[in-house]
Amino acid sequence: MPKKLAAGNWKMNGLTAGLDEVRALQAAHPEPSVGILICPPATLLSAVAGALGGTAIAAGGQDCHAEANGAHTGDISASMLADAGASHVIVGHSERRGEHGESDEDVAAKAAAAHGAGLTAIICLGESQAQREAGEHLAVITAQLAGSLPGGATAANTIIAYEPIWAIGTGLTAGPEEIAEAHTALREALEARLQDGAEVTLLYGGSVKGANAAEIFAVPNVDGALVGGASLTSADFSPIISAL
Ligand code: G2H
Repeated sequence: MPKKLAAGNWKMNGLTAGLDEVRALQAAHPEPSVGILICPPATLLSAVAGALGGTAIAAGGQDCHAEANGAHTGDISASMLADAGASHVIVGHSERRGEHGESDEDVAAKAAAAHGAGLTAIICLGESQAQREAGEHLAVITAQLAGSLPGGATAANTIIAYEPIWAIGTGLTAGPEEIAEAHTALREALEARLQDGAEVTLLYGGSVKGANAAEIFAVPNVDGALVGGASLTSADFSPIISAL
């Protein structure tokens, strides 16, 4: 997949009718020059992967368990996602960290499980509004990166998504200077930690939409976006892809 990536995170949205949006997106981007990924709810993963089969658009999961199998009611393993047609999985989204108490250690274990199943892990991190106001945002996100990256992470199996919590689903978007500061710090940390850290895809996430995508994609070290609400329809997601 190209380094540049537009990834859609449908979160807990989407019924079978949503497959029409996937088909419309595929029709709008038959030969994309950038990577396109859709992460539907697990209930739709097989159907979405099937609808996209043979096209350049990939399908992914939104979370995975750190174990390969076992007595974990309601959970899904990375190998199950791969078996359903996923090539990627999001781990450590702030909604998982916040609603399910996931720590950096948990996220690293999930990312390692993803790698073990042959999936690319999209590791999410980002500071809260209080942490930003306290001037702690760079320390917070670089610590999250250090704690959430598993051994064996490379540019080929790992993507990082910077998603400031205060900009998620709120309509607030970080400004270009705020994004540049964070992505530069993350790039430097990746280069210090990984041999191929310069090649890791670095996504921005948080209220990305067609109207602000081009400005965000012009920021240095922004290789694409992780898009929530604006990825649910082809009409909203397509302009973001075209801006990349
Ligand atoms: C951030 C993003 C997708 P939204 O959570 O991960 O969602 O674009 O709706 O802010």
